Amino acid sequence: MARKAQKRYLLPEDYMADPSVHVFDGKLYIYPSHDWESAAPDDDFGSEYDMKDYHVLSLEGKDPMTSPVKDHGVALDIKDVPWARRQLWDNDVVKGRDGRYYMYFPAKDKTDIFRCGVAISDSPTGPFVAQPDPIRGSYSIDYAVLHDDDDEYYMYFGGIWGGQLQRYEDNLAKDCGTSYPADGEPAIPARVVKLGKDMLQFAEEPKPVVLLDEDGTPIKVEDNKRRFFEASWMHKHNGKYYFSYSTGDTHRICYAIGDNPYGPFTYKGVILTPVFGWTTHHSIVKYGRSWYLFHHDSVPSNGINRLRSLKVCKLSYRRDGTIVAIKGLDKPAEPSE
Ligand code: FUB
Repeated sequence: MARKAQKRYLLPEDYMADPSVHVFDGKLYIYPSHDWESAAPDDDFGSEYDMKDYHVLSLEGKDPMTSPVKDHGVALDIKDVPWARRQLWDNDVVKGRDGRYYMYFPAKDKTDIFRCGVAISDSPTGPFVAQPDPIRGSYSIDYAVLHDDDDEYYMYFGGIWGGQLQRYEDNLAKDCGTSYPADGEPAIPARVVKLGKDMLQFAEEPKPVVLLDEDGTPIKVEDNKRRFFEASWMHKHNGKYYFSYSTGDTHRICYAIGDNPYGPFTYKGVILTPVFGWTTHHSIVKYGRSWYLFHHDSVPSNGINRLRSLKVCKLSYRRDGTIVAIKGLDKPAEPSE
């Protein structure tokens, strides 16, 4: 059963979502999307999520539940990304081997296809300078990067529906455009790819992130309470690889565990039950001696999906390495007569 957790809104003065959180040189940084009151239509392509810049936040202290959060202002603006037309969605940032910071971000290009851009900064708070072109062969959304103990960087990505992942097979756009597998077939997988030494291109062809049931069967397309939708995140705990993700239309954050960065990963359960608002998106990080779940919901905007707010709560593991699920539904009570 999911437990209630004490939660904190991190930046009540602005709408942000999709927090990617990392600790660089002992300090905690948050890399969110930046929501705003855009008038873009609410359609099947996710057009309402019409973000046009990124801010970086840092925690000014050691306790994510209480320490002040600093907004460092605009770190990247879409007008400074030569190839991008619209929709700066969930980004992630890693510290490269050269000591610089690499931001990986999705945006739709001039033909309205999502690609992965790279932007570089000497500082974890930016400003970030975008490369003139997206990564060759990149597609879909929600790029999350693991810097593994072998000093390699593995990127996890993808999102179905508005995230366009259903348009690709074997890393190529399908001739027929959009199509989904039939019921009974394995669900569309997220992808994993090792980054090249220069951090600017893929080192290999992206591979499927295979999610297995406890009995070793791939999770099926119709199993929408467990199948991958978007919001990949990878963290390690006691040497195991924890791949977590959103189930989209069933609004859960779930996870699966594997023995290496490529998987396969065995489904283990729910981390966060549905929150108020359509999307749910998270990251998991250890800071000091504690583990934290960062995520968003639409409580402060009264349920407006495109206006989300950042939250944090503590996360705990059982002795067997499974995660104790957190209750997400925070819908405000109806006003009394
Ligand atoms: O913020 C835009 C999109 O909404 C993200 O890329 C998805 O993961 C969902 O949170």
